[in-house]
Amino acid sequence: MTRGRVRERGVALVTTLLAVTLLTIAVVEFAYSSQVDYHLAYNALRSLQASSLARSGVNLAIGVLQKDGGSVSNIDSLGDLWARPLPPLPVGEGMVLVRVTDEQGKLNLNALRTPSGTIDLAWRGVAERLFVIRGVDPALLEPILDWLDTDDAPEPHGAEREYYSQLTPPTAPRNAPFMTEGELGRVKGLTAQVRGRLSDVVTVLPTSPRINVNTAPPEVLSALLSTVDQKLLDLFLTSRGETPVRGANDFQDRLGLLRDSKAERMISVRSDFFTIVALATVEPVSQALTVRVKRQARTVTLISWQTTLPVTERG
Ligand SMILES: [Ca+2]
Ligand SMILES: [Ca+2]
Repeated sequence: MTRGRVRERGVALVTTLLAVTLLTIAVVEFAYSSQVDYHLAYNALRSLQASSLARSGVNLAIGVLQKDGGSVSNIDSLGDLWARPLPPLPVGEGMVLVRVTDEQGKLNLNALRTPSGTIDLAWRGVAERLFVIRGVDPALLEPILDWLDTDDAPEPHGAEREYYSQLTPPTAPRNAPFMTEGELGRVKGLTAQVRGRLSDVVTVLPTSPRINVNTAPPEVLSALLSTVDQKLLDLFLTSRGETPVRGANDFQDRLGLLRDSKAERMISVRSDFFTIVALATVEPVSQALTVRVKRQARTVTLISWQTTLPVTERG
């Protein structure tokens, strides 16, 4: 074999090797991208299934609230069907967990403002006690009051237009009731940590400032009643699920309180506002849907809803 031929063969071998390598890379790349496409399509399908399942969970809760709204008792308590914690419901390849919370068991921060735009001192007292119970500085109530009241004069620890106009970017207090809970994050001093401490005891509702004493957490009741015998309160808390309060007088009698017509305007035994949380999982995707509803008799109206992004546990 001549030297020329050897060189030619060498070149051919290198070319072949190069071609094989490139082909291998292409095949691996194709297999990888097919796999990625498959995973993406698979997860997208699972997300869709989880999202539908979460909506079904919300619809289920709405159905339960509608049925309860049509009942003759006209009382909402922790013994009601909507309040009972259901185990996760298996549906097809997925699972959905539904929880209904009564928003009227919480302190409605919008109640701090009277319809004329001034501050309601009785509700302010309740809020101050609740803040102390939850380890939150009650001075933080002052920027909330300023956010709500119509004037531009700040409370001693509060904040009005002048403070908010100097922020980057500049904002302004609403000087009106809160529209959403998210708005609380715009108030001076209401950090995520503070809001976290209060999240299960305060709320923001358009109307109905009365607190449902059949569903209110113990701390909300303690804040509502400036003087209460703790033993009677504990007894009441154990009994109210089976024997709900029928009205303000019944409540005051059961807690050994003097009948007080002023306190009666703060108390309710039924609820118009609820939050439904549905957590759906279709492995490997989870999706949560949070919906605030208003119920009047059997009519349930959606006020707001929030979807958390699908969470993929693997893949
Ligand atoms: Ca103001
Ligand atoms: Ca003010």
